[in-house]
Amino acid sequence: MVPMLLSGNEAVARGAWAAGALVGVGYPGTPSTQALEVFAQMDGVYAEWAPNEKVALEVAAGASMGGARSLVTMKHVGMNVAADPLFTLAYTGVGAGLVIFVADDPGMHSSQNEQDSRNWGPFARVPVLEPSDSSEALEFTRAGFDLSERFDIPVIVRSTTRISHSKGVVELTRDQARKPVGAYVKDIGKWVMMPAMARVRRASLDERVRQMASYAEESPLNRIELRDRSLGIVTSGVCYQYVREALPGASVFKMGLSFPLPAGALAEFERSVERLVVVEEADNYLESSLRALGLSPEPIGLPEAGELSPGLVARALGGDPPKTRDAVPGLPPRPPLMCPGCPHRGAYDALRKVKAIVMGDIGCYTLGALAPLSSMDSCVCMGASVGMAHGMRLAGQGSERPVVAVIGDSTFTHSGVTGLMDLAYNGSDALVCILDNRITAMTGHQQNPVSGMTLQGRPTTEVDLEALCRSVGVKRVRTVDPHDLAAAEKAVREEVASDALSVIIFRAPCALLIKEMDQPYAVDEDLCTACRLCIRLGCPAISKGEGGKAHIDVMLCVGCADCVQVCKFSAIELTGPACDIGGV
Ligand SMILES: Cc1ncc(C[n+]2csc(CCOP(=O)(O)OP(=O)(O)O)c2C)c(N)n1
Repeated sequence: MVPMLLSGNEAVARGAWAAGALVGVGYPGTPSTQALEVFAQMDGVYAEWAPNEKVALEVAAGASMGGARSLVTMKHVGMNVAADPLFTLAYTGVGAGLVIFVADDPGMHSSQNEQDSRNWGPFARVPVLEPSDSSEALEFTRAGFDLSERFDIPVIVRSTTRISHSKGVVELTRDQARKPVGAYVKDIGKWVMMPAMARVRRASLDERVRQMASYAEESPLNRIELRDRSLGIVTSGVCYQYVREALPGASVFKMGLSFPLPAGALAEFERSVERLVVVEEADNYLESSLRALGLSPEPIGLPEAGELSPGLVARALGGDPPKTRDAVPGLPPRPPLMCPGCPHRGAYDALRKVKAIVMGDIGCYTLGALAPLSSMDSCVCMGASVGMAHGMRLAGQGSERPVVAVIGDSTFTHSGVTGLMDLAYNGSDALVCILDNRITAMTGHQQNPVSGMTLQGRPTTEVDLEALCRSVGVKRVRTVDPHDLAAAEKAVREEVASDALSVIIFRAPCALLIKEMDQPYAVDEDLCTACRLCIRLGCPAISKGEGGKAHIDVMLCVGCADCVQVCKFSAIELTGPACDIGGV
């Protein structure tokens, strides 16, 4: 036994490896990303980023069907994308074990919405395991592969930001050897879900759920901790930790298997305590499930959205709120900003000049919605910008202000290209701008189909975005360097003036990919007129100095020269030597 300090995500990767998983596939998304990155570094495994979560699950399903234990990773919204194969894979079942790791983000630290992935359990009829710490993240992931094979079903391991990103001690035991891939045996009754076969598998699924429910009654994944019988709390995931901290004397039914629930054991627990309550964050999944089983948990009025904390739990149930340190007063707010030298800035500068209505998407470029760029009008889900731009035009918008979609390279290959096909097919005349910085920057620089590199560091084919756009029927496709502000503006003006569907690919690498900085710039205060044009670019290296004149912080400036191009008074000039920042 070797103790190690691991985050929940690292522990999931270790658990999959310990279970002998051979294949890992995912799409990045905070707070799940690190699980696959760590798995990819393990000995004897194959791991890849897929262009989206649906493809990731399908690749893993094929690997499972072919006999390899497989792990799929994604954030909560990714499950919406992967839901189509998920539901039918519950019918087909698996070959070798198939575990889907999904990380939810209550409180929306880095997400556009909150979703409670436990709901996929009863919805798709697949088991959901909920670890409460890193140690369980490893054990439950490992157990998930066994359950998957035992009940012939994909298994969801659900975490939340606090579980994924907090570190805890994990005892590493001897790992299982990679399971050799067995011979593939054709079985169309199991794998070809046409109606006649699907009806049979549906009955089999119902039977498998019944078997899982009876397994749940005895499963070591659930745990009853009887203490003071005056209060009994049903809880799961990170909320178990909050309950233990806030009410250490209370009796607890800790759900590790959140679907199917053990009806008998829960009823027994209700009988053994005076008051029954549920402590859970996100949806009231457990509480309504308990009611559906005929139990009567008391409502305790916890918040409906956002994260819980030991303090909130203590206040709701009369415990002692734990002592916490107050934040240091007077700290300046630090809203997220595009980095100095970010190539997205040039694209927004051009779009602002034509006063475009910009249907936006998700990535670093979403920051273009904030002041001072203020150049994005919507952000809904990955890929939505393209279809929404078409919808805006259908509503008759665009005669006074052009309608433009803005989408990053990873987001375009995730789910933007199907939207573009729709626009071409249905004769839209919108402008689609692909902000191609060669990487999935927002989630921490994961490779994607345009990056030319795989997750495991192998050089590979790059998607030819220009050819891809032409192939779906876009006639006007052009590429421009967003750091050339005049060229960017010219391209935007010409394409919004055209009455055809067009694509502009703004191509320049993410500023954090550039290893050697160019020389930084400085403001000549004698020439600066405090007109603020450079400040309106929203570069964190430029601020308002004395007398309202611009000031450039040479420690932040990477020498992209965007500001030099907007200055009408030639007040920004090179200074000092170039320096090597090492790159990311
Ligand atoms: C369905 C779904 N999966 C994953 C995410 C997490 N996510 C947010 S933006 C993004 C990709 C951003 O990359 P890109 O489009 O290349 O833009 P960049 O950040 O590089 O500017 C990802 C993976 C998400 N929001 N939704």
